[in-house]
Amino acid sequence: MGSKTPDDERHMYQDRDDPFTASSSGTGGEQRGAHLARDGDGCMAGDGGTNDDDDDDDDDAARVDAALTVTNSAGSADASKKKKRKRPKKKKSKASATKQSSPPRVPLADLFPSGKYPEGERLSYGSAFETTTRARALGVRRGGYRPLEDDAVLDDYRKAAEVHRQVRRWVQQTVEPGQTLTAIATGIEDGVRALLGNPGLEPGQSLKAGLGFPTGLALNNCVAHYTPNPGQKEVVLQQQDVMKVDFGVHVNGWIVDSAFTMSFDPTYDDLLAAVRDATNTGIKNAGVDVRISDVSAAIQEAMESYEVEIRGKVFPVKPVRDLCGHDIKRYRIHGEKTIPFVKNSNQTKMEEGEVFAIETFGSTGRGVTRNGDGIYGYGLSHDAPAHVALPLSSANRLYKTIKENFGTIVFCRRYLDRLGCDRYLAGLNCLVSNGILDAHQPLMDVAGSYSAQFEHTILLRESHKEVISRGDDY
Ligand SMILES: [Co+2]
Repeated sequence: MGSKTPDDERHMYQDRDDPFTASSSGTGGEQRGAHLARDGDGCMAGDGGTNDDDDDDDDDAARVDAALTVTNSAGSADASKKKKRKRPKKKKSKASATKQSSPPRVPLADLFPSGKYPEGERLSYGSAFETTTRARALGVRRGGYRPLEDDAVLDDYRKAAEVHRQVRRWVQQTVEPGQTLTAIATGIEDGVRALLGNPGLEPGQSLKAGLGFPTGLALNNCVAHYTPNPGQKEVVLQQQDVMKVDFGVHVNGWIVDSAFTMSFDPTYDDLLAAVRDATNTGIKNAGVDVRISDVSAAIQEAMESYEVEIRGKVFPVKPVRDLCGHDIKRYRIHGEKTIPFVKNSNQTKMEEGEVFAIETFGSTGRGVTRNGDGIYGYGLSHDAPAHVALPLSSANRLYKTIKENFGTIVFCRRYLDRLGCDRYLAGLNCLVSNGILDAHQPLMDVAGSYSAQFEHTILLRESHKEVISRGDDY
């Protein structure tokens, strides 16, 4: 989930022109411009196995196949299995014989009965950091509990990441033009809940494991923060659309935030390549003791080395300058640190033990957003009280429901509907106007423009970075 540049830093990136005073007629897809999106993401590479007790030959193939096998057609399942088995079995990992279904409905606990899930991509901090590490080993080491070195926490993170990979793989294999955004969003959410083995319908259940925030499906010039709302006119995905798929999975409050972009026309390949490169550049440059300004500069340089030709016209790919990557706290998708995609003077350093969502957005438009119509999601504000006593009794009841089911996790109206809430709009608006809930609106670049997003969650561990959400797709 993208983070808005904080107000007190926004002057650093301001542009004198107002890109939004121009006419709103665009070159394509803009009539559906009320849709925002989040990030999405891809699948796990067959790699990941550091769980080396390989006690069953078939398990390797089964694990690699897990997210691929289509169970609604015996023929294609067999074909897929044969094809996969030809792969050299280099990676060792533990797996069960069970395969993931399509749509994904097999709980991860059945696929990984040991409770151990694939490790994320391991990246070194580089030689400068090794010196620091040695210094620490000599006695500078900080005391205290360090969650990222705790196996139980790592198991939670890795499980959340594996759920993300398996669900996004299904999205990448089955989503196509003609489907509604509601069907795509609920498909993702039903998949996540099924794989977590937690429907999240009883109070408190969703706080144990569930969606990390509202599923984002942002189209074209909608850069981020769009999710379909109940009762709104259905949006149907079109062949020309560029869709950012951004969803989160949490286990015990440890949130994996990862996003990818889908298009069905090769016209946009260079736009997607630019943003994927920018995000991977951010990941490569991130690390303990690294200044945020240095990560931003590297991201900007990567993104701006691309251009994209759309229907005969060439556009530079611009980093979106009022959105940022961000750190993630337990049960809090946006922590205090932000990582812009453009040059800045932020000397703040990344620190050991922190978790970052490294994401970038690139656009063929102005590279600045403004709020679109509607609301994407709601989240408790930082200073929300434990209880409220507002004049509107429905607001007080709703507040209790929100605290019980979401806590500080950002939610959307569809998540309230499935809990059986109804006629909650007045209560929601009351909580927003009293500063108890923050409301997030869709973020739009100019009409007719196209934007893309890629995002991974990384753990800054003691001795290396773990790109927890990395897959073989992105
Ligand atoms: Co994010």
